[in-house]
Amino acid sequence: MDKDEVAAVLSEIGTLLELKGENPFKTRAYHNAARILEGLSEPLEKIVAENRLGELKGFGEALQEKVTRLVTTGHLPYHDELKASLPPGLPALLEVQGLGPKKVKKLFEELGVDSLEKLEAACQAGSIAALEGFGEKSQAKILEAIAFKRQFASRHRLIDALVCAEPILESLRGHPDVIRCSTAGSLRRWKEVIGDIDFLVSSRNPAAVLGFFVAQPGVQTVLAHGDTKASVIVAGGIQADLRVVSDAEYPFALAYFTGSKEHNIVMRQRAIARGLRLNEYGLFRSSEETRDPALRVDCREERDIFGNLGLAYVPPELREDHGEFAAAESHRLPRLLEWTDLRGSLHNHSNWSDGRDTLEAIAAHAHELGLDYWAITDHSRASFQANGLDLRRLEQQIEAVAAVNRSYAAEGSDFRLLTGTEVDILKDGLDFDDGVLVRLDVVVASLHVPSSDALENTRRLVRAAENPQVHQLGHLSGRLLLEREAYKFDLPAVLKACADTGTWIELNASPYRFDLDWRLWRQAKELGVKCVINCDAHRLDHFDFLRLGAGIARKGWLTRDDVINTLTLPELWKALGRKRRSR
Ligand code: DGT
Ligand code: CA
Ligand code: CA
Ligand code: ZN
Repeated sequence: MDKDEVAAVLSEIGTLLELKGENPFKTRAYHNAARILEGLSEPLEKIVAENRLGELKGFGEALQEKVTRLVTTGHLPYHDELKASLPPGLPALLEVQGLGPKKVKKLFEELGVDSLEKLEAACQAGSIAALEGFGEKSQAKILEAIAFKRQFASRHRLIDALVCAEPILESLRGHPDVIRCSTAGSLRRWKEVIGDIDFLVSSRNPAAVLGFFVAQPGVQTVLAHGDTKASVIVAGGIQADLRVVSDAEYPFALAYFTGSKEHNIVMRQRAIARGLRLNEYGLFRSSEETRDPALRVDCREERDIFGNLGLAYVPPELREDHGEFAAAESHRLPRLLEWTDLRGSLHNHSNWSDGRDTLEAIAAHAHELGLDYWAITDHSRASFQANGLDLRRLEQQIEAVAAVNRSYAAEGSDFRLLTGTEVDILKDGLDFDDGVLVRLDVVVASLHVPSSDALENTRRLVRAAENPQVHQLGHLSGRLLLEREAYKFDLPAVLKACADTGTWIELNASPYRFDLDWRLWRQAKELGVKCVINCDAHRLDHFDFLRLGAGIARKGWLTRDDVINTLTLPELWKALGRKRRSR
């Protein structure tokens, strides 16, 4: 690690210690040390090699040891442990104006607030005003600060955009002047993070539709309100644009405003190569730019535009110029997974660890949704901050799951909970022995406390994949969208280990993760690695993540055959036994 990387770690340690309520002298020492390192004029490596760290102001023995370790190994267990001991969303709360470490700590300890969303909910519920040292006034200030922060955040998670967009789309669909309507842009392409929401409507009465749109209940601010277009701000500070076109123009406008830009460019080139012109108003028999309806090629649907350009219909998720043209030309586009193909989820939590709901409530909900199975994979003991289960509690849970299953069997239902664990991948192996894992139906192994050393992470992940008791690797890259980068590891090496051992890789369907990234699934698939789309549910409304995850899998070109949890329960039992038997 160089001096800037080491300084970043030290200052993060300072912040984390502040959040833990450590004494201010200690926390300040880390921030000061970080600043001193940043200002160094000679290489830190040299200072370490010559054993001269002690000459720097405020660098006592403990600090020297930590810096030396970071410089020589790129890694500091103390830092990793500290990070793991606090919820990952806590540092982000410090960015809310007026919230210092003391207040953040209090909010977390007294109200369980560990994210911006929870902070906002607590304000709205009035529970912050009731807290000692806060009051009505500071609650209002916090709400304002959150709104301010959001207003200027230009990137939003898919789920936050969907939550705003879907009710508005429903509402537009019901308006008598709306002929056809859809979302467009990155939202329709199911990007994991989006800039703004785009809507498209066809109508003979644009004024009525636009007036209706800007008056929607979710609209906070109207930015622009013209004859064919309006822009507004909806909840969370997200911008939403609506364009209204004639019904004849609709398919062309929909294709254009769905994008991506890169995809559109190739479409335009294909049109030109055929002596045509393509733009948002139509596909024209013309060798120059035009919007003359007399020259327009008749297309009722988007499908017809693709057809006229010698292409099979390309689903919106694939419109990224990532190979869809070659495939659509030769009619080799995959038949993409549908979210209704999914029959359960193989990585989920209950109130036995850090989930909210009981086994009974979880089973009832899964059963009611028509799912066939649902695995309970609570955290293992190393994840103590998530109330991980030790062996004794795991054994009790196996019994409790069996009891729930007996009640379904007694009613003649085939629905089953599966026993399992999300076992931590530790430095020297897994958090449970193979003798314990073998007693569980499903094992997902996750690296929750990665090293800063890529080789070390790779080694741990490959070893987990090689364990015959591990069915799947969870949230492989560890990223949190808009919050935390993926840790460093050698993806091809891990994919190969999974392919060689028949280990599945999770597509974590939590909208905070969507991990593995959609761009990487074709590589995994080519190696023969299977995908499991898991909710990583911590509460009942997280069951909806199945639909989100399936969209990301579609974006990764995956079909039903690529995804393990499309299997029926009897097929799944066989698949779960395969790796264990092969050893
Ligand atoms: P975002 O909002 O940043 O997440 O991404 P998009 O893809 O939704 O982009 P946006 O909202 O700026 O525009 C919607 C679509 O309109 C975009 O995907 C493609 C099309 N579009 C916009 N500007 C251009 C352009 O200058 N050239 C081309 N070919 N297409 C454009
Ligand atoms: Ca957009
Ligand atoms: Ca837009
Ligand atoms: Zn996890």
